[in-house]
Formats: sequence, C-alpha cells, structure tokens
Amino acid sequence: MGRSEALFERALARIPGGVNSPVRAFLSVGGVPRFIKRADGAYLFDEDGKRYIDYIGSWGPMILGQNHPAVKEAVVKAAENGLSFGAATEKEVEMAEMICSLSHIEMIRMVNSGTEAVMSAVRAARGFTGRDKVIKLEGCYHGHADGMLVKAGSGVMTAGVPDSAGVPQGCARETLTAAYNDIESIKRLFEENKGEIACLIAEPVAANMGLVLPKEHFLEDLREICTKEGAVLIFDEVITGFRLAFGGAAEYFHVTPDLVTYGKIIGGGMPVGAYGGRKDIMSCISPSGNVYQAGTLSGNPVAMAAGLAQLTILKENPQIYEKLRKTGQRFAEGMEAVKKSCHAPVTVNQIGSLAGVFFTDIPVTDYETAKQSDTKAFAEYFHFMLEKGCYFAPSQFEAVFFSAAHSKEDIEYTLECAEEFFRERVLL
Ligand code: KE4
Repeated sequence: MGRSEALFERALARIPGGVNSPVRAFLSVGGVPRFIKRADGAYLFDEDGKRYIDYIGSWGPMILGQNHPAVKEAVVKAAENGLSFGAATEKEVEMAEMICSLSHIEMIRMVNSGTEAVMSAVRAARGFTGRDKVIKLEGCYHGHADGMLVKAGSGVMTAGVPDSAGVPQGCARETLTAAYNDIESIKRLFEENKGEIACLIAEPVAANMGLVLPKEHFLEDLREICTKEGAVLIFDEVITGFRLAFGGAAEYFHVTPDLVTYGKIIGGGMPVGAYGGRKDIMSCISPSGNVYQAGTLSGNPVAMAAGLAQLTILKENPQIYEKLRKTGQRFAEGMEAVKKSCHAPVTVNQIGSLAGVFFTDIPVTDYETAKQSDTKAFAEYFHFMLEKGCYFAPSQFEAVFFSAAHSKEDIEYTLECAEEFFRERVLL
C-alpha cells in the first residue's frame, strides 16, 4: 500500500478529504483509498501495481471497458485539431443527432456533468410550467445542485429541508420528497400542492441507494400522474442512460419521460452531461428561449469525440446489451447460490449490467429498507474482496457496474471470493 498511502497523505494536505469526490475517500468502509495509475478492459492497476477487477467503471462511463482502443483513438485524433474553441463544431451536431436518434429526445443540450444536466433540466421545467416546486424521491441522487441536496421536512407534505450545510432553506423549501416505489406518497404531494409542481425527477432505476428496481407499474404511474397534473416528468438517466438499453430505461420500460438527463456513458470517460427531450420544453432554453443556461466547455470537441465513439459502438453492436445482461445475471445468480449455501444475510438486486448486494435479508425496495443494511458487514466484505483483487464501490449505497470487458472468468473468480468470505464469516 506504499504509494497509495503516501499519495493520500499528500492529498489530505491540499484537497478536502484527500479526494475530488467524497465517495472515493473510503470513509464508509475505512482504510486508505487506492490511487489508480491506469486501467485497461475490466481491470484497474493501482500505484503499487496491484490489479483489480473493476466493478465501478468510473461510476458508469466505462460500459465498454476501460481504455477502449476506439474511444482512445477518437480522443487522440480530436486532440490533434485542438482541445477547445468556445465555438460551434461539427462534433456537437453529430452528438446531438446521435442522442436525438432516440424517439423520445427531440432536442438536446450538452453540459459538463450530470449535476449540471439535472440543474438545467429542473430550471427548464420551472421555466416551461411557470411553477416552482419539485418532487424528488428519497434515496435517489441527482448530483449536488442546491435544490437536490434536500430531505423530507417534518411531515412529507411540508417543505424540504437542506440535506447539506450551505444549502439555503429558500432553495430546499421548493423541493418536496416522496418515497421511491410509493405512488400514493407522490399523489399526496400533488394533492397538497395543487398546480404548484413544476416537475418530478426520478432515477427510473435507483442506483444511488445501492440498486433498487421500480415496482411493476411504478414508472407508468409516474407518467400518468405527471400528465394529469401538468408536471414535467424528468428521468434522471445519468446512470441508466445507454446502459439498460441504447434508449435507456425509457426504452427498457416503455415509459416516455418529458425530459431526460444524461452523463457518464455519453462522455466515454470525459466530462460530459446532457439534458433533452420534448422540443416545446427545450425551446425555452437560451438563446431560443428565456431560460438561461450556458457553459464554457459544453460540447467540447474532444469530449464529444470520446462520447460519439462509445455511443457509435453501442448503437452498431446491440448484441453488447445481451452480453451485459448475461454478465449481470450470472453475477446475481451466483451470489444467490452463495447466499443459499453459506446462509449469507444478503439481498441481491440486478437489472442488465447493474447489481446491488445489500447486507440485509429483507427485500430492498426503497430507501427505508436499504437503510436496514449492515454497513459494518459490508465494509468487511468490501475489504476482503479488495484484497482478493475485486474493486467494488466503497459504500453499501452504490451499485455494481459491469462492462462488456468483464469475462466469465472474472465473474467466476469474484463469486469464488465471495463464497470464501461468507463461508469464513459464517464460521466466525
Ligand atoms: P455528476 O455531477 O457526478 O457527473 O452526476 C451526478 C449524478 C446525477 N444523477 C445520477 C443518477 C447520478 O448517479 C449522478 C452521480 N453518480 C455518482 C455515483 N453514485 C457519481 C460518483 C461520485 O459522486 O463521485
């Protein structure tokens, strides 16, 4: 652990918590974060040369695997023409046409992160409807814009309260919180705030409280209530977009949102976000409309090249999605087998190339049940698997990400390690 430890010490002196994004600090699992030197295919290599099977994939972007040759080549080629012009480029038009090849996306705007995509989509919904209030669902994460760092007030019908220092009450009060998978809690908020809700934003598959799947008809019910109430339905597909299917969760579940936010996969590993959907809503965005939104590096040509290369491969090779689904299914089935044979107190959720292993033996269908997980046991599992060369998210409340680069051998090895852990642990 020499170099990671030394680097972490230096980082702590100059970067808050020693990291540029909190989850990387290993705070909820303890120990020293691994500093990664390089990555290739399904593997990460830390500064001490140790190899790990990568089950984070940069939190979603690396759906084809790390350092994909076609993506790398596209970046190098684009960089030869210059890095950024602050002017319109052909690449941005190609990217817009690629994303708008999805039937439910009529117009799209590029930004630089998922947070920026969400912030802008919510502002578009408010500008389009002339309403201020927003409904979000507990346990869903939509980036760190003030209005999204909010938790339910004392009674679910009351205004939201800040879920972070630095968020003014004035921002939080316009954000109401309901329960994921509980359409009745959402209907109550619409009733209590008649004609005041600009939008409802949801992760169609929740991947930020661990992995929680929508109950049957839940997404259709969201669509129905937003249509009835004249509220904009925003699917936050920063994780699920181009992952569950080329058309994301909207295609997978056949439910059409009004706006969609994207990130991660559409950047191929470069900083990219986007929001888009109905033309009548997106036409409100400056300079065609009066909802202001801008960005120096939005549509950056090098980032567009990376994203276009990745999306083109996904679009032209739809069989990749079947491979991803099989990988996720094999992992889930294998973990279920380990659970049975070792009497392991875990619940496994999985859909396509996403999975979640909760350290609880109750079904996990929302934030309340996810919170029942034994995070101490998860931390032990995390470190055992890390030592075995399997790099999972350093938090119980994140997802497992599979890529097209993960081999059968990688999955079988991981399952063997998990079985060893639970066998040993049960014997403890
Ligand atoms: P970014 O601003 O981090 O690009 O995207 C924010 C965001 C928005 N919506 C969803 C559904 C997301 O999952 C995210 C970010 N995801 C986390 C992983 N749980 C990013 C990892 C991190 O914060 O370092």
